Amino acid sequence: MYLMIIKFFFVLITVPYTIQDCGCQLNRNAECNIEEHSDHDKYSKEANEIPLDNKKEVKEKQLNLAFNTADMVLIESATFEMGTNKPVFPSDYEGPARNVTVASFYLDKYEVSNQKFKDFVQKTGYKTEAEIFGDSFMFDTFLSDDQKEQYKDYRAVQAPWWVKVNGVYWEEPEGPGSNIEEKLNHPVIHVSWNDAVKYCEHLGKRLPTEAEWEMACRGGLKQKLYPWGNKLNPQGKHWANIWQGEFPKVNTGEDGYTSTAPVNHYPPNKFGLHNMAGNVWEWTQDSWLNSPDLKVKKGGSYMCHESYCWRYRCAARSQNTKDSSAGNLGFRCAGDIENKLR
Ligand SMILES: *[C@@H]1O[C@H](CO)[C@@H](O)[C@H](O)[C@H]1NC(C)=O
Ligand SMILES: [Ca+2]
Ligand SMILES: [Ca+2]
Repeated sequence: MYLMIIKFFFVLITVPYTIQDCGCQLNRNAECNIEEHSDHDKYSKEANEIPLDNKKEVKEKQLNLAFNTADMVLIESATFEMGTNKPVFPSDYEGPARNVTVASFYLDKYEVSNQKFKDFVQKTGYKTEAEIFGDSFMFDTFLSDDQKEQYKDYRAVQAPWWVKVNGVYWEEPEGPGSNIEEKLNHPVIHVSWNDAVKYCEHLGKRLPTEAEWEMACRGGLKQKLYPWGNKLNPQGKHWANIWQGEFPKVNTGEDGYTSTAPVNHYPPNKFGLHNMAGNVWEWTQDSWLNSPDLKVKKGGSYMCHESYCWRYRCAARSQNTKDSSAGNLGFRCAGDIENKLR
């Protein structure tokens, strides 16, 4: 009991320091360990490359595995302009625009669904970190009245719509008693970076690097805001699952969904990829600056609104500690050509 109180006290104290201008950066028990780096450090080749050690580790783990390319697209090697010279959130280091060359790779067309994650768990008995820690972050409009009362003190101070709730994990995403029966085709949520890595490895895949992810998001378009162009709703249609209305009070769900949407909903981009922007944030392989415990996530989520967290742009980026999980954060896997099933 005392331990629990201490634990939540700790969360209340530490969370505000990890949130900068948005509730996008909730971290499990994270301390403020983002250091200031010189521009040279931030954009140096070293800072943007996967450390050799990691590469070797990933390769070794995949030695005996070949992945199936079903529901994946081949993205051909190219040089593209990564980042932007008009950053919306300069503190996220969205800039500057720079040319980056990416080798050919495969990427999942869809965010990993609940069904796929369920198949993985049934095969391996894998337990996610949210299950081991016993809690995960949930958005408060999805809490029952009882939960609202029970967890009224467990809110992140600067982002009070995030509540840390016990017993929340991928299969009971709204807490004990909830289920994913109607959401098997929705993205899996409440999965940490560590969980995502394990899932991809099981299939002979890996997480995409940030550069791969962003090149894929842009779908061959140069310096556009979104995977489909610069206009949010061309042809009067919704092209992604984000927030309509007034954040954080009213989500009108004009795009059809106030929470997650099926992973194949909304049109694909020119590369055939769905929901690169919006629906759920997606983990990438990369560390944030030089902090090995902080991992970059891309694409924004159904909780993003232009007024507050305009991060459903290809250049946008944010981070979480690699053991964090939340109700708007998922992933998709990439694969190296030499590891594909022949
Ligand atoms: C990237 O390369 C192209 C082609 O050489 C060039 O036109 C463009 O200005 C470069 N972009 C940046 C940001 O350096
Ligand atoms: Ca929506
Ligand atoms: Ca997404």
